[in-house]
This record gives sequence, C-alpha cells and structure tokens, in this order.
Amino acid sequence: MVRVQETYSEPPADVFFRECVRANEPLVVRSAVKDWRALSWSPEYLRRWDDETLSVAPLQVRGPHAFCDKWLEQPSLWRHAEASPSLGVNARQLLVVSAARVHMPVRRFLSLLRPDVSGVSATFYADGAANLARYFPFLAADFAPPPLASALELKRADLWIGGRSTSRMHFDNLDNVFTQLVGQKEFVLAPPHEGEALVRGRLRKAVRVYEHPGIFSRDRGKVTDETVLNYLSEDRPGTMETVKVTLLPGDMLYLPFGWWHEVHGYGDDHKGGMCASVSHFYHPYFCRIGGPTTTELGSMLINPKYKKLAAGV
Ligand SMILES: O=C(O)CCC(=O)C(=O)O
Repeated sequence: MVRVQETYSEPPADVFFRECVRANEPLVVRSAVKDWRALSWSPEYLRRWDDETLSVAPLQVRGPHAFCDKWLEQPSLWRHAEASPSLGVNARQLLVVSAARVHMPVRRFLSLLRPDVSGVSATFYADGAANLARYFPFLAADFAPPPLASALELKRADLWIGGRSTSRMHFDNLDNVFTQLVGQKEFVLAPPHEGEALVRGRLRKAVRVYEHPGIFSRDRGKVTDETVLNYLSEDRPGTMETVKVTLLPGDMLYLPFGWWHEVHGYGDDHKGGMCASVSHFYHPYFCRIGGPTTTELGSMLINPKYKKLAAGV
C-alpha cells in the first residue's frame, strides 16, 4: 500500500535528507508555514500589479476535459499527424495541451478566475514553467526556500496561480517542495515504479490554440515535434496504486524525484476563487540516464552532483 508520512513540525535538514530525500519518500508537513506574506495573497493584493503581463495556460470550463491541462487523443483527429512517427514514439496517442499559453495583464487574469462570474467559457492558469523569475518577480519576497531542504541545491521556484485546475498525472526529474498558499490542492500520488509499465514510448505533444472569448481550436493548433516520457500512455487505470493527499494553506508536500502526481486545484470562494501554490524545485538527488530521445525509463541512480553528500551519510 502506498502511504505518505505526515508531521506537524518541519524536520531538521539532516533528518529530512536521510528519511525522505535519500529514501525517495514523500512527506507532508501540516501548517509548515505560518508567516509568509504569500498566505494572504488575494485578487485585491495582486491588483497592485494590474498592468504587469503574465503568460497563462487557457483551460476549458465545460465538457469532459473541463479544467484539465492535458489529455490523450488519437492522431487521426489532428491534421498533419504522421501515421508512423519515429521509432520509440507512441503512434496511437497524442498528448494534447489544452491550448498554447497566452499573454494577458494581471487585471484580466484575475477577472477570469471564476468562469461562473466572468461568463467566459475559459479560465487561465499561471502554471509553473519557471514563471516566478519571468512574470512574477514582484511576488518573490513573499515566501522563502524551506529550511528542511537546505542539503539540496535550489534550482528555481515556480508559482501555480489560478482558480480550478487539473494537472494530468506525470512526474518531474526534480525534487520539489510544494507549499499550498491559497485554496486547496488534492494530489494523487504514486511511486516511480507504479507508472513504469504504463509508459509505452514517448508521447508527442499537440497544442490547440485559444482565441478570446472561450474558443479552443484544434484546427488552428498543431502537432509539435516535442515528445515526452513523463506522462502515462493511457488514462490513469484503476489498478495503479495511488494515495490522495489534500493540502490546505500553509501545508507543505515534499514530492521526490520521479513520483507520479496528478493535481486538482480548488479556489477559495472568499478569495475571489483564487488557488495559489509555490514549488521550490531542487537539482534532484536521484537521476535517470537518458536524454530527449530516450524511449524507456531507466533505473534511478544517485545524481553525480551529490556524490559527496551521498558518501558522507
Ligand atoms: O499544482 C499543479 O497544478 C501542478 C503542480 C506540479 O505538477 C508540480 O509542482 O510539479
């Protein structure tokens, strides 16, 4: 059975490294953060930066893929999808991205958080992708890297700001300390080995195009040359052993390298429907050999970057 340990006090960095990072075990620290200014973020607070431009992912708000960032589709639905893509690329499925990111001012982004209020049949998600440094530098002083992970080398912090959202099951080649700030997030988690047999070749990305207000077009979109190996080749089957963890504001989740995660975000009605989280991403303690054309998930090795640290324990 998959289990996630929970605690109410942040462990010291050496204990966290030994029991979680080196063991590749997730950890939930309830109410880990109490004094970050980010806990009081709201649409009113963000309106100070009304004219700043953001890059955000459009999400549908109706139908089977409502609020989903990605899903699978047969290539036959897409024009220009080659019948037999290159070796090791899954020929049966495309990984469809809800729509290419669009740019909009903070003011408009905030006004579209709640589709029931805006009347627009789309909502928008500021969904990571190194967005703190590029689009939200004005929020960087409102939180800080968590002390428990100080043995690891920080790569960057990403923000996840939107309303309702679902990030499809995938894994990242990073260690992640994820902190919930506003609203709730439900994580469906599975250890690295649970998904290995469900990855059958690289998935090719197909990206739709969004046009305001509320139009998502496959025909104007395209099948790209980008392929990925960190998504399942089918919808998450019931046989995949998972565990659910719900995070409330101030809760922290350590998401180790390679762990599968599907993430459902729910906005806080008292904060204009806003949901916000931050990931502190670290160079991972583990790694896999491979590159952008690898077609199978290799075994996990200790990242040579941490050789000294590994030798010292
Ligand atoms: O919060 C989300 O929607 C996705 C988070 C995620 O995938 C991550 O932190 O790696």
